[in-house]
Amino acid sequence: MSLSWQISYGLTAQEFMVWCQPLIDGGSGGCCGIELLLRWHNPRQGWIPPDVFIPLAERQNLVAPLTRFVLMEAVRYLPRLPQRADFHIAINVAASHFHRQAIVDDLQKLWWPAAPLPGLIVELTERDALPVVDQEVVSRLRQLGVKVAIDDFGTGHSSLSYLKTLSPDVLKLDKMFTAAIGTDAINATVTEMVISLAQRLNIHLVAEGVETAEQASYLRQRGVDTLQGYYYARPMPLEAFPAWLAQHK
Ligand code: G
Ligand code: G
Ligand code: MN
Ligand code: NA
Repeated sequence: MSLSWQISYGLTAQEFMVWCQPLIDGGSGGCCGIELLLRWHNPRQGWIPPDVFIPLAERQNLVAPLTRFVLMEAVRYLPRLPQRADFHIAINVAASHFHRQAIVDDLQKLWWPAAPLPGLIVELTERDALPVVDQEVVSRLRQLGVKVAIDDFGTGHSSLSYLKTLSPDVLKLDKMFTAAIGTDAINATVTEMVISLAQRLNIHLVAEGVETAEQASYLRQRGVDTLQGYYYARPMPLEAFPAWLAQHK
């Protein structure tokens, strides 16, 4: 069985799961949202990492069904999530899903009917097709109250030109630059520059891959809005999140 066939099969056989990782407010240290992350376990091969199946799904037009599954699971879990307007749910959306407004149509069908809703952040994760993301769809999402984030900011997949073409609300500093804090002078300089860039352009900045107390205090001292990483919490099943939240501070 080819892996792309297995993805379709896995969707119908309910082999996919939605996990989440908490987002931490840099000011208060409280949890201000979660990023949803797909996980796949099947009895034939065991755990298959998203780095393997997402690029394949993108090529085989299977990424939109996977994202719809993430949205449906999120909606199913809404009653167990904080019902505050400042609590945000971030989902990863591939650039191909922006084609012909498909993502807007899917949100229209699956997300907005579920009110009351937390804030929604769409993280643009496309590895190669960000340049073709339809700016009109991005503006449409923004009109509908969705925040648009550029994921893995600072890496080869994302470029400074997107600051203008996509006018993102949020930048997610790639974990490579968080890892550089205190260890790698060149990348740490990029970290500093992205922090001041986001502040000067008034774009919300999320630092990914925060693993140590040193990184966390460095980023918080410099006013980084949101932190995410193993230092605070590893990705966990959505089922485990309410208990984690209850014991976080
Ligand atoms: O969760 P993890 O660090 O293993 O994710 C690895 C990669 O898979 C990350 O780049 C992440 O953006 C991507 N990914 C995880 N879940 C999803 C998803 O639901 N949709 C898309 N498009 N990418 C995802
Ligand atoms: O590309 P994206 O940001 O969507 O994916 C986030 C990925 O980073 C997830 O696969 C998640 O498991 C992983 N991740 C989350 N926190 C940390 C961390 O602190 N360190 C490392 N190395 N990876 C992390
Ligand atoms: Mn992401
Ligand atoms: Na990322």
